[in-house]
Amino acid sequence: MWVDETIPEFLETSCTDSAENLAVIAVSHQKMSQGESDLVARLTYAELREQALLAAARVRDAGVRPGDRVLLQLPNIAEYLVYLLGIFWAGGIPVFCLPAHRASDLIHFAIKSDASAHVFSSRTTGADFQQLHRSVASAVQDQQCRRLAGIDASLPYDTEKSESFTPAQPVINTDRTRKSEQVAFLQLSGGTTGLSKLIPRTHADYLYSVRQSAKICQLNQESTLLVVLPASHNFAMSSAGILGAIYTGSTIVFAADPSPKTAFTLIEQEKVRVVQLVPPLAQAWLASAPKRQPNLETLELIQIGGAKLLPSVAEQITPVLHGKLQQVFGMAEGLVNYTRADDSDEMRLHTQGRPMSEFDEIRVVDDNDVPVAEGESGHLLTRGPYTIRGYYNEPHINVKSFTEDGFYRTGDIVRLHPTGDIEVTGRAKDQINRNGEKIAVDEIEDVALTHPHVYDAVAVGLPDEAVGERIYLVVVPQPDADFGESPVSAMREYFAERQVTPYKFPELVEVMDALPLTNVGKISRRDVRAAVLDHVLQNKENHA
Ligand code: J2J
Repeated sequence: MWVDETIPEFLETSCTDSAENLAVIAVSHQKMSQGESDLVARLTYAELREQALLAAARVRDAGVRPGDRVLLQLPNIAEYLVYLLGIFWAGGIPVFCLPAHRASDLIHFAIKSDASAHVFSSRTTGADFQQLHRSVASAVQDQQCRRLAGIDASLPYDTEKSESFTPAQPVINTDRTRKSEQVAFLQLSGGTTGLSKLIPRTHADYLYSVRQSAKICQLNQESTLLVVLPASHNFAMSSAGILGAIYTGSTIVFAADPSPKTAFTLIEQEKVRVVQLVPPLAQAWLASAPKRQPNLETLELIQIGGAKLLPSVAEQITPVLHGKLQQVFGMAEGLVNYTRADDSDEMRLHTQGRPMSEFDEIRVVDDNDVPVAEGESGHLLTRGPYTIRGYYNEPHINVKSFTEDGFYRTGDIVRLHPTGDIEVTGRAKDQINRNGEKIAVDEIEDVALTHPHVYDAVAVGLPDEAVGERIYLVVVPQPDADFGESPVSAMREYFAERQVTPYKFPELVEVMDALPLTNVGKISRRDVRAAVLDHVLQNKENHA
């Protein structure tokens, strides 16, 4: 159902309607900083509302005005939800960053979105976040002459000390313009060219997708959801995810880490019914369950998406993990497909489902945009009520990423079943899918190419059981270059120096005198990458 409603209004209605229900169970970084023994926060919707209003006041106090962009970079802790609501209620536009992001990405997001604040927690592991904030803020100051305020969510907001504290009320739509059709937040694209692009989603389009998703996933007030994927991921946020749980007034349980041990304990303790996984994580759970023998009786729905789930893995889900499998094939740009509860096993195991909305349009075409014959594989193009028509501030990329009549070129190769179900059969975009995290190969190559000893570089995704694909980098050295004993350490150190986000670091590095095919005349970069992957796979076979 399409409703003329903004996300702040939706949040206010949900928190008020479900006031007494338990909203979130999660580690709190604030409680830790006060040295309390109870590290786990359990907030009802009324309590969440109260804390979020304080966060909204703090966000405003930091200088954020309605319409300003705010980088939200928190792990799966109670403060994630508190600040998500707080930013919305301050009228801000969240930019959904990941805790893993480092300066190079954060600076790019801050500048692209012209952000005015950065919410982080200095208790997040993996980096010194105060320091990280300072280096991002100083780059933004240098390049844009703009102040990027820092808000450390692990520190309590001392309203007494603040001169500009004013209690906040949720932003209510008093304007006569259709606010619901305006941009609500910026989601991050998987990235096929360079650094991630920003995806502008509107209030009404996103809420429409959340309501449809909650209906298809059959969520209700009792559907306790375990969030193990990073909360900022589109899958975790909206399919039906965190916002679906808020919509139905059910409980969100945040896992502090994605290990099967932590997740299994939470499932048992909190009687979790719904969980969302990427295929590598599902495989880790499948491997761990027989050893740990957790009680997963309450688990009703196991949603798997973000990368292709092999039928051989899909078959094991229900027998081992108890819950019913739902495949989810979605994208932060919009379109989300689900297998349905009453689908045949055949469909649930072998396809990635069908669109959530009857208004989603699907085209499967060849390289010339001509529709392929029925049942053949081709490029998936899509247009629909909640799919974007363009990236944020990217006119050149938009010409390539969308057709003239507004269809989004997903970069996925699919085949349509007669039932309308979609099977993902390949990928036409130059991207590596590592643990469901999408990485543009040219971003990796671009960093490698700035290394003084590198003459040329090609990155490819090497199929891998544990993470889906690993980042394999082939470098052609400059004359007399020396990468020492371990080219991979040398390159990883260099990536760290350049403040690249660690999940984008090359994991295997090979030094080659020349790239295959480069002496064959006019050849596309994509052909070179394909030839490099062939070479790597053959070498692997020879070694096996
Ligand atoms: C194969 N490839 C898949 C699947 C995504 C729900 C679920 C996932 C995402 C997501 C999302 C796949 N089988 N089941 O936003 O709301 C690959 C495709 C797709 C890209 C999008 C959601 N599910 N993929 O993964 O924006 O290549 O969204 O185009 O991160 O992931 O990535 P992303």
